Amino acid sequence: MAEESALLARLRGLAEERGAHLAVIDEHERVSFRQLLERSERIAAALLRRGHGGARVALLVTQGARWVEGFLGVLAAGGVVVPLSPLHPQAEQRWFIERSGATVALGCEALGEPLRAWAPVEVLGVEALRQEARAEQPLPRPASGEAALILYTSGTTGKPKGALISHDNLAAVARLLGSAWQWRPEDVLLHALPLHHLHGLGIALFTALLAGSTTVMRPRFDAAELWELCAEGTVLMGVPTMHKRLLDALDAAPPESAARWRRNAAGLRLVTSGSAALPRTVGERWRALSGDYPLERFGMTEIGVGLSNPVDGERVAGSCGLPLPGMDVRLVGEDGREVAPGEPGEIWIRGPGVFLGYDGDEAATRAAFTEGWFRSGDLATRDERGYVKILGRLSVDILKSGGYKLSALEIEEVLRDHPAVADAAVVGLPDETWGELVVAALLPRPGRAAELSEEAVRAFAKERIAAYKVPKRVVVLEQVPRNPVGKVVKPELAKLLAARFAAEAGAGAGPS
Ligand code: MLC
Ligand code: AMP
Repeated sequence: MAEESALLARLRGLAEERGAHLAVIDEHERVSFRQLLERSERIAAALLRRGHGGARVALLVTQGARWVEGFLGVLAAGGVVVPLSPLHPQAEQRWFIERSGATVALGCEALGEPLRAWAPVEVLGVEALRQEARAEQPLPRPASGEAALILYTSGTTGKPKGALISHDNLAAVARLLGSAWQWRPEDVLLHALPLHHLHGLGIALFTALLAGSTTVMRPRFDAAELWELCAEGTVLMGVPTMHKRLLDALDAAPPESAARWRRNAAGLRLVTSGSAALPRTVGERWRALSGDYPLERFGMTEIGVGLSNPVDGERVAGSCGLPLPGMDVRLVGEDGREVAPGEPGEIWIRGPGVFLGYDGDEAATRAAFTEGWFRSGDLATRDERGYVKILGRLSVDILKSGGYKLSALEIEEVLRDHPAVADAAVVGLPDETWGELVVAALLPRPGRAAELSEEAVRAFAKERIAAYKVPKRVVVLEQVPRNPVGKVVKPELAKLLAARFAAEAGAGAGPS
């Protein structure tokens, strides 16, 4: 018989061993491990009663205890969660529901009502389900290897791909980081990351939960609020943009708040950064504040987490550290062989965090692996001691903005749907705040350039894709650099656009 989900078994164990310990604190309530288990089992029983056992369930709930209860409830009913985000417009949410084959949705009071108005599936309310009396009905015991959730991740195709992540994958990330980062029940995680991505969901929330620690969760990131919350926390996880925002807020704060926030920073046990490269300037500002350089690590939707700097040993600035025990990492050159230290190679990974495959896309799954190794698409070097440094992505069409992975191709497809656009090319330009700034170059249809103001194009895109994917700058050009077969040469386009913005900034700064 297949082994039972270690994740659910661990949560039952925690509810028994230290049931009164707080699992999640949000703006409204403080929920213990016992309550979390009871409520999630009630949700599971309610789903089963309605015939949704084993179903794919779209989850659109404000981040907080109810989100966690809903998520665990679906798992306990043997189902698969499709986390949705209120940051996505209706068109995108509909696509996720339809594409995943979700047959029911779980909403909360705030987000469920608007969803009910258009969703192609029944929408149940998490608040009602978690209170329903649970008849003594046995719950299924999903196996460890079964899919627990689908995370949609942008790639080198137009539409995002659904990564199938198993109970085991989540448990493995939690186990690896629980041990490497020395998690203990007294830890309190400060959580303001989005839960529709692996960082917030797997690396942050589930690591803390399965370590039996407390998570203080907020629905969105707010620098001042997070600084105040640091008084209650021991671990802070963020993407580089969040760290920069926190430090900028500290610099701009009135002296009394700044002094309090500095004290709060000094009280943190661990500050981590990931999802994108941490600029050294940001890392050094944290070091000056807390005494430690933030712990940088490398993860990915498809692999969980692979590399990490140590908690106690040397944290190398600009490096993601060493392979975590149990995760095999190789750097592979174009000839398919492992490269020597100092030489660039693609990161290939295998281990218990590696996902099950892309949902309903066997060809893409097959293409992503070579002899059992997942090819990350990230280029890196390794020093003599094994510390890995990320150099960038192999594909120019994968961008990272504020920690979100974006597909230039997906954004271009949306822009090409605009009636005045003949063609579109999207590139990322280096940016201090976002890491990469998404910029669109548009070729207009004859006589229609006037319809393509930045404002109009951004408004058009926002109805179709999340605001964080919408280009920050839109430029209308008569032509773009192309190679002899007509393909846009993106590095050249990026240079051209950067020069144009620099010239504009220079002209703006100079005497009029
Ligand atoms: C928000 N905006 C962004 C953006 N986030 N634009 C580009 N890139 C982003 N990341 C848009 C908003 O929609 C808004 O658009 C405008 O920018 C200003 O928004 P804001 O209020 O300043 O932003 P905020 O809501 O505070 O969001 C910033 C942020 C957020 C850093 C908190 O981006 C964030 O939560 N990032 C984390 C992403 C993440 O978790 N990635 C993990 C992937 S998993 P407008 O048009 O309305 O003005 C992974 C694996 C691993 O990578 O290793 O971790
Ligand atoms: P995602 O597909 O959204 O999970 O993003 C995973 C990608 O984020 C990786 O393939 C890397 O490109 C990037 N990434 C994650 N952590 C880091 C890091 N510490 N430094 C640089 N890039 C990172």
